Amino acid sequence: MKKGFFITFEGGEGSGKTALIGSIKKYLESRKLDCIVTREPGSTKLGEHLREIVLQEKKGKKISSNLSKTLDPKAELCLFLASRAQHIKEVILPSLEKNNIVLCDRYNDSSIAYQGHARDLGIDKVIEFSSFIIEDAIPDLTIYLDIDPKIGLSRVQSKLDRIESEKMEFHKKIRDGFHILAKKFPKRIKIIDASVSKEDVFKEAIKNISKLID
Ligand code: Z5A
Repeated sequence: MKKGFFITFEGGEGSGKTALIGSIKKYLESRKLDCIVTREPGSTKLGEHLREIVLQEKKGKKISSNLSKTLDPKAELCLFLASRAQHIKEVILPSLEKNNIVLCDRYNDSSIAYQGHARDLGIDKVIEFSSFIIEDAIPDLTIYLDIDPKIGLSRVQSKLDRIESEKMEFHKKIRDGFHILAKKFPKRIKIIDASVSKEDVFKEAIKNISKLID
């Protein structure tokens, strides 16, 4: 039975999710609240293997293959969903049952924005298909860090992986996809402007998290 809170963080490349999650973890711990940080793809043995395949990176180093050109979008979606199924079972649900606050760097909305919208599989199709995997493991709150992809990519320029290396048009579609989702699920998804300072992004995120947990 779920007792904790499930909070996910979404955004385009370089939107600042990882930095923000680190600050939120410190803040929650200073309030003596138990929390765990986890991420997708990854966080289980299977998930970390799949992450190497789908991002074509091992320990930060590029793997050389022609997968960028050959990986079918449906196959790509299935790899992310396989990682998610294992992640839910091994990490997310057990942590929520122990009353933890789960801070998750990317989750199902990424599949919908990236594979559903940017890769053209269809937003509603991916929502329907992925619902079989996630069942009731639905976030209590999703913080979406909104940023112009030009600014986001300029923050991570030195280490672009297989997906980050896509054309600007692709990154614009990801942003559109997240905006469509935020309109579809306004109670769950909160949009935060990620172009401002880290401190201001943090303050805005804490306002939303406090409404949930306090
Ligand atoms: N993907 C998918 O297609 N489908 C799925 O279902 C899932 C994922 C789950 C995962 O890559 C990739 O998989 C991702 C989506 C796809 N696409 N790509 N590529 P990842 O986990 O390796 O990367 P990421 O999630 O995209 O993270 P990132 O690009 O490394 O960025 P970030 O975590 O959002 O940002 P950061 O590391 O916190 O910050 C980046 C830099 O900006 C860093 O130097 C910070 O100090 C700086 N920063 C952060 N905030 C600010 C502010 N406010 N001002 C200035 N500078 C800042």
